[in-house]
Amino acid sequence: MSTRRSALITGITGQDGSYLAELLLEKGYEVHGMVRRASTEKFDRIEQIRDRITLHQGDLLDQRSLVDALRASDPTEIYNLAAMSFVAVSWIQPTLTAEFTGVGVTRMLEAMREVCPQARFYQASSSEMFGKVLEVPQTETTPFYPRSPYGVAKVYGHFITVNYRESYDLHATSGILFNHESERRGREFVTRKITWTAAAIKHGLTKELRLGNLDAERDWGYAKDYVEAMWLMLQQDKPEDYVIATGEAHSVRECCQVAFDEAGLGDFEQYVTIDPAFVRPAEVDHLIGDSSKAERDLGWKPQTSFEELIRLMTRSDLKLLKPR
Ligand code: NAP
Ligand code: G4F
Repeated sequence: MSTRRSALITGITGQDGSYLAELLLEKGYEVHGMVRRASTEKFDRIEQIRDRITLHQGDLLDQRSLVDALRASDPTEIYNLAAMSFVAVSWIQPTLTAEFTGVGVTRMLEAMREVCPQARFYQASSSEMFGKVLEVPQTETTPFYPRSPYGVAKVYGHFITVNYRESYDLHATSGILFNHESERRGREFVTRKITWTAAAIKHGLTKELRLGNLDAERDWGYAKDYVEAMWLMLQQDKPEDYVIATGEAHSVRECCQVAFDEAGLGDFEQYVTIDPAFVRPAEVDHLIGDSSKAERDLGWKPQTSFEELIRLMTRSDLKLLKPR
């Protein structure tokens, strides 16, 4: 006897959504994705699986569309990955960020309560909630001190997930994921900006890399490893929250060193200009996570080191930008 396994992924066109969709297809799931309308479709990350998934129009601002997407997909698992995810823009669009990244979570939970309260729900929480850190390393019990409108919105999304679990007995889990990157990372995020620009310099397409704070430190992992953790969380009988991290912190400066080395350019400093436009109004200086709870309960461990990650991203960009 087979049990139907079906997932709805919001944010399926994003970095994580595309890797998660591939993982769930491999596991035999019926995969549904929610996408929002744009005048030009941007489905590059899911092009390779487009004929194996079902897409539903929906927007986190529109309750009706969330209810309809859930009715049409009838999921056993819901992964809420959609959000305005770029921290720097959250100071430019603070209210919209609160609507998408914060209140959008309540809209999803309300839609789930109405349509499929027996489904399992994953909320994409973030290490950005730790902000000005109150403990090192950060765990599931470290208090939050967000430093951006994005971080504040994610704290709301996190606690509304916890609250709906406790109020309505939903299987709702919040994964507190530290930064994770890949060949599919948006080019506005610092790792991809660095690997892409190093590749562009190597191929003579540009001459300099403009950056903000080189001393910021992050706990960077590989997105492919991290989507596996999301799935594992929803396979637990009891919903709980988990930190997912590598346990190592590296600076933006180190990221430049590795990428420029992989591109065969030598000393990165001759190409980098500090541009105040990329310095944030309030910075998160240092993030490092302790994912021992995930290792214990889920058997999850990161598989890819920081250096491997930056080198594989750089190689991918060198190939992508190679003149034909
Ligand atoms: P991403 O690449 O920026 O993808 C975000 C996704 O959300 C896109 O598919 C986007 O659709 C969709 N979206 C944005 N606003 C929407 C709206 N109003 N209605 C419907 N869909 C909307 O982000 P990611 O890196 O994959 O991250 C996935 C989630 O994990 C996000 O919630 C992020 O905040 C969180 N997170 C990420 C990290 C990380 O390091 N990557 C760490 C912790 C938490 P379009 O394609 O139409 O723009
Ligand atoms: O790559 P970033 O933009 O990522 P950030 O702000 O850490 O946010 C990412 O990770 C969060 C998890 O902690 C996610 F929740 C969030 O959705 C997103 O995926 O910046 C990393 C660091 C910052 O300290 C920033 O100030 O790099 C520093 N930085 C220095 N120069 C820069 C630049 N960041 C960007 N984006 N661009 C620069 O030129």
